[in-house]
This record gives sequence, C-alpha cells and structure tokens, in this order.
Amino acid sequence: MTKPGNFSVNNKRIQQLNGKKMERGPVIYWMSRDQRVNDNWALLHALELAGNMDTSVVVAFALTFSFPGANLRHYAFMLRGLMEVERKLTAKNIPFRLITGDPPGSLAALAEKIRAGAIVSDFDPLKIKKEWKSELVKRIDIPLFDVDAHNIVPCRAASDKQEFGAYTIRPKIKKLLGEFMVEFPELPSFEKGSGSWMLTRSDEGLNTGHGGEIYSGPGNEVSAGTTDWEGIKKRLFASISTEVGEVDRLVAGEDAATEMMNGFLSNKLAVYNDKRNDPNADAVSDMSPHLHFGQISAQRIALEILKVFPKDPNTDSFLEELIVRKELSDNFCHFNPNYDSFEGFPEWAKTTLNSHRKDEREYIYDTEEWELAKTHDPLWNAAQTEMVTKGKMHGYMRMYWAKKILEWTSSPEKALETAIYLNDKYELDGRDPNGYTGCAWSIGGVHDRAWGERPVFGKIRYMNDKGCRRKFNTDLYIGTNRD
Ligand code: FAD
Ligand code: FO1
Repeated sequence: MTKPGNFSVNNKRIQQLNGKKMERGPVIYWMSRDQRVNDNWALLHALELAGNMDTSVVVAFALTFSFPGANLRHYAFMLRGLMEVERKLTAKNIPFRLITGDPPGSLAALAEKIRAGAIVSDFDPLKIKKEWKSELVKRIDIPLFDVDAHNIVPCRAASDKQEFGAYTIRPKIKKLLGEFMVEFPELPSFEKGSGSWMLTRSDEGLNTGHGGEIYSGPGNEVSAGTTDWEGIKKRLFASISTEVGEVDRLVAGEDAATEMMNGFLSNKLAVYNDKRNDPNADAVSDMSPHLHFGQISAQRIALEILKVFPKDPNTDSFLEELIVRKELSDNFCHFNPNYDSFEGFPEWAKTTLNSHRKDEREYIYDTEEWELAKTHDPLWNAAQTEMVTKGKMHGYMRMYWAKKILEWTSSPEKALETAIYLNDKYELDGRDPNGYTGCAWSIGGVHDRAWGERPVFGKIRYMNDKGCRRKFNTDLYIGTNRD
C-alpha cells in the first residue's frame, strides 16, 4: 500500500497558525466550513502530512449547539450532509469523529486523547471561526494549519488587503486562476488495518465501548465507530429553536449537490445570463446552500464548466458570480472585522448616510412587521415570504429586499441589524460571508459607488418596485409567493 506523500496541495493555500513543531501522532482534520470528502484541499493536506509522518488521519467535526443564528432549518440540512461525510469516509477507512461541546475545548480534548501530532483546519473569514482558532492555539502544543479549501484562488493569495470592489479583485484573481484552477488529485482508499494508515494504538482508547460514545470532558463527547446520529439529533433539536421549519425542496449532501450541479449545467446554464435576474424564471443554480456548508467545491463546479462548455456570456456571467463575487465576499469579511456593522461601510457611504439620518421615513416598520411580511409593499412581502417558506430568496430580490429595509427603518444601523437577523434566521445559505457582504452592499454601498443623492439613501444605490416591474413580471412573483 503506497502512502500518498504528496497531493500537490499548493502551499499558498496553507497557513500555520502557531509556531509548534509536528510530533509523531495522528493528524486531525478539523472539518468545519468544507463539509465534504471529495475535492477538499484541507483533507488532502491532512493526508499528505500524515503520509509524510507515517501516521494516520482522523476527521473530526466539532458540533456546537449554539451557532449564532442557526436553527432547525440549518442544522437539519447540515447534519444530513455530515452523515454522508461519515459514510464516504468510512468507505475509505478514514475515521470520522463527531465531537460536541465548545469547539476549541473539544478539539483540544480530542488531540490530547489520541496524542495527535497536528491539526488541519479549513479557512473561514468569519469572526466566530477566527475566535475558535485563536482559542484552540492557546490549548495545544502541536501545529494548527489552516487550509483554504473554499476559494479557488485562496483568499490570502488573491490580495493582502480589503478590495474596493469586483473591478479591483477581478484582475488579481484572473492572474492566479491558471495556478489554482487545477484538477483535484484522486482521494485514495485506505485498506483496513493497512499498517500506519490505521489509527495508532491511542485511537483504540476512543472506542471504550460506552455505547459507542466516550466523554472526553464535561459536556464534550466523542463518537466512536459510527456516530449515534439519532441521539445527537434528539439532543440538538431539543436545545435549538425549531420555529423555522426544514426546507425539503433542496436535498442536502455531496451526492445531491453534484446532481444539482449537473442539472444546472445541462438545463439552466444556457439561459443564465438572460434570465438570472428574473425571479420568476428558474434560471439560477440554487447551489448556495450546498456551497455555504461546503458540500460541494466551487472549484469542482468551475472545472466542470470549463471542461465541457464553450466560453460564452452564460459561462462568463456565472463564473463571475461563482468566483469573483463569492471570493470578494471572503476578502471583505477576512480583512474587515466590521463586516456586519455600520462601521464596516466605506467612508463615503457613512458620510452620506449620516447626512440623511434625520430625513423623514415614509414608513417605519419594526422587526416583527418585517418578519411577518406585514408592510404596505406586496413586492417586499413576497420576497420575505419566499425566504421564510422556501428557505432561499431569489438573488435579485435580495437587493430590493435589503434596500427597502434601509428606506423604511429608523436608522442604517437598525436596517443592517434587521437584514442580517432575518437573512441568517431564514436563508438556508445564511450565516455566510456572502450574506454579510450582500447586506453591506445593499445598505452601506460596500463594493459599490456613489449614485445620485436622494432622501434617506443619500448616494447609496436606490432600487424601487418600478425598476423591478421593468425587469420582470412582479404580479406573477407576488402571486407565487403569497403566504
Ligand atoms: P447563482 O446565481 O446560481 O450563483 C452561483 C453562486 O455564485 C452562488 O451560490 C454564490 O456562491 C455565488 N454568488 C452569486 N451571487 C453572489 C453575490 N451577489 N455575492 C456573492 N456570491 C454570489 N449569498 C449567500 O450565499 N448567503 C447569503 O446569506 C446571502 N445573502 C445575501 C443578502 C443580500 C442582501 C444580497 C444582496 C445577496 C446575498 N447573497 C447571499 C448573495 C447572492 O444573492 C446569493 O449567493 C445567490 O442568490 C445564491 O443563489 P444561487 O446559488 O442560486 O445563485
Ligand atoms: N461549523 C462548525 O464547525 N460547527 C458547527 O456546529 C456549525 C454549525 C452551523 C450551523 C449553521 C450554519 O449555517 C453553519 C454552521 N457552521 C458550523 C459553520 C459552517 O460550517 C460554515 O463554516 C460557516 O457558516 C460559513 O463560513
């Protein structure tokens, strides 16, 4: 059994977050943002580290019951994807461990328990993940690596600062695409008991036979062998909000994501450029929930397009969204810690919004009226209803939806807070850098320019229902999204 020592994971994807030296012991891949087995540079790097050190790999997912803004709708989708991850890893004889409790603590406990030699995490620009990693670094004496498995061009390679907009990051990304848009190496299978690729003796310690679960510390549990998903779900669903129902329109998991990608490429890509801004046309990929949970790699989607489809306005505009827009969001969140507050807006936007703070608002709604879609505007109510009932608002409507919240709320801060609250509570793809950036673009002019000045908006780009009516059949959209 040859040990794959090198999966050609480009070094520019990898950053070591502490100065510790590799020790002899299993390598933990701490799966978090990129919840998939195939096309996962972080998993591949953990395997190549383990191969070079002649040791084994354990994939661990630290499940917290209190992920901000997350509820039944999101956890149900995520857990379904994780169950498939465990099945796929087990088929390759790569052990998977679901650990619960506070992630930094439970990771440190697992590393201690199996005397791990290193931990590999996946890059995530959100503050919560940076906090988890800096907390973990304080509790371990082994290397913690961070691998960008989410972006085609790694966020830290594309730029070393916050970019002004798509027009400034696009050339930087395009210049590097040749280096990073490569085919993924095949993920090998590891025969059971194949010498060093099996877990070291210490892992046996995990399987202590307490019904398959051991407790590595108060509140921290480590599954062993196959995870007791029903038990986990029972405990999790008893402790989170179940007010927002599951979305059954979209099937979770890596296989379903691949099927959806193939369906989009063969049936919808050809009309994407013309129809993508028409919420009545089923012309967009619907891939954002699977991308958010990392159940498919954006690089996989791009590779499949470039392999099969000729360069044309449809592929260009889809890849612009999938690569430039999506990676611009990571750039914004990574370099701007105020990505979810008024402070994070560009200076010109703060100035203009400040000078219109006292403007008379034609309407002022409170959170409950927004949440229950009880405004005077049937088009806005339809967009809110689409998000609440289907778990995914059409991209064009998200801009209109957020801009009306700015127009009919007492302050820009309240507007941003309301938009993020509703977006993260109801969007299956919420709690994502794309969402914080989308709200900041709509309300605070991030990545946009100044437009003609008007009440409340100042020079922030304005949208109204007349503009929507010119673009698509608003009555049809309202009719299909009635509560
Ligand atoms: P497609 O048009 O098929 O695009 C394919 C992929 O490209 C998307 O899945 C996404 O990864 C990326 N993409 C497309 N548009 C954008 C964009 N404007 N910015 C960044 N990436 C983009 N996206 C989220 O993933 N989560 C959110 O919570 C979210 N909230 C938003 C809130 C507002 C106010 C706005 C204006 C935009 C928001 N977006 C969010 C961005 C965008 O609307 C969605 O990514 C898109 O609608 C997802 O649907 P799709 O996958 O069918 O899109
Ligand atoms: N990541 C984790 O590592 N552990 C979790 O328990 C967890 C829960 C969760 C719930 C909803 C949600 O939308 C995301 C969640 N994430 C969790 C993070 C997710 O994996 C993504 O990394 C980020 O949300 C996107 O950057």
